Parts: sequence; C-alpha cells; structure tokens
Amino acid sequence: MVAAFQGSLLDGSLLAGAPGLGPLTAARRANLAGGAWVDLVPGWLHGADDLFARLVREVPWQAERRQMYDAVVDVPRLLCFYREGAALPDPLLARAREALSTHYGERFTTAGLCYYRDGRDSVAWHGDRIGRGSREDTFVAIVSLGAVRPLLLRPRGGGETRRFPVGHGDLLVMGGSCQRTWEHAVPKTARAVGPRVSVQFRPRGVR
Ligand SMILES: O=C(O)CCC(=O)C(=O)O
Repeated sequence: MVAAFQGSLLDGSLLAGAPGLGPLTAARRANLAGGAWVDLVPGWLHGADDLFARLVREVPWQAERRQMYDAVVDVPRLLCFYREGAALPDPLLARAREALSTHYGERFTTAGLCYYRDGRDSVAWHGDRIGRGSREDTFVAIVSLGAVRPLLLRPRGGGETRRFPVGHGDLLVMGGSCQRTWEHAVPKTARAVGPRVSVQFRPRGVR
C-alpha cells in the first residue's frame, strides 16, 4: 500500500503564512567520532507543502540504471542534478542555498534532487567521496520534504549506526570528515510511507 503525503496543517503553511526559512542559529549539532558532525534544524523550511507538490510535479525527474556486479539495475529513486550555474526549480531553494553559504562560510554551488516515491525507494550506504570529499572536510546540506525517512550514518570502518529521522522541511547538514570517515544511507522500508524529496546542496568539487 502506498501512503499519500499529507501536508501538515501545523508546519506553518496555514499558521505562519508564506513559505520561508528559519534561523540557522537554531541548528543542534551531533558530534560523531573522527571529526565528523551532523547539524539538524527541524522544520527549517516552513510552509513547504506547495513547494513539495511543485517539485514532484515539475522537476524533470530521471530514472537511472547502474551497473551492479554483472547486472544493470534500476536506481531505486528518481533524480535530477542542477549543476553550478543552473537555475534551481524554485526561488526558495535558491534562498536556502544562499543562507547555507553565508552560515557555513562555504559556497554551496550544486543541488542534487532525489525523489523517493515510496518505501521501496532508497539509497545504499555510501559517502560523497567523488572529488575533494575523499580527502578534505566538506559539507553536504540536505533539505528534506514530504514523508519522514531515516537518514542512517555509520562509521566507515564499522561501528554503531546512528539514526536521524528527517521530515517535512527539516535540514540536516553533514560536515567535518563525515564523507570520508562515515557512510550514510536511506534504507528501504516495508512500512507504508508517502513520497519524499531530498534536496542536497554541495560545494564545488564535492559529489
Ligand atoms: O535522500 C537523502 O537525503 C540522501 C541522498 C544521498 O545521500 C545522495 O543522493 O547521495
């Protein structure tokens, strides 16, 4: 069964009016081992019901296929990548990127959008280690819209998994050595969950 996403009556869209961004000074930091950290700002992007619906409807989502050992398999989510200089699909996302760049003192230049249609869509354990994420501390900032899904993090060499549920309008920023020393994943679930869109902002040279 597929649960439809229901916009929250309490997420600010009806109570607080126009969509907008909360203060990044509200970020709560979880320090992880090995110089990695995660910042969380629940409900950072508020009044986001329309934005979510528009992204689902209007982003030119692409289904990709990937080599897995000796087979070519469907990537279990839809994707759209906005390279540096490309116009983002909504001005609020451009404002979000600007605010993140100012707050973290690092220019976020690209946006990767992922559309998880239901609990069968997922992303496997990985670090964003293409480019300088493999050797330098970096940031990857994720704005989550729609259904709540857990972002899991585990140390690359093995160890306890940390679970960060991210919901509608939440911001999660991975920083420090996180891409080198930890891996992250959004697992599949047999629970009936609605659709989710993840917007990942990355600095130049991080993928
Ligand atoms: O869905 C998410 O928030 C994480 C996506 C991710 O890790 C990736 O696309 O590399």
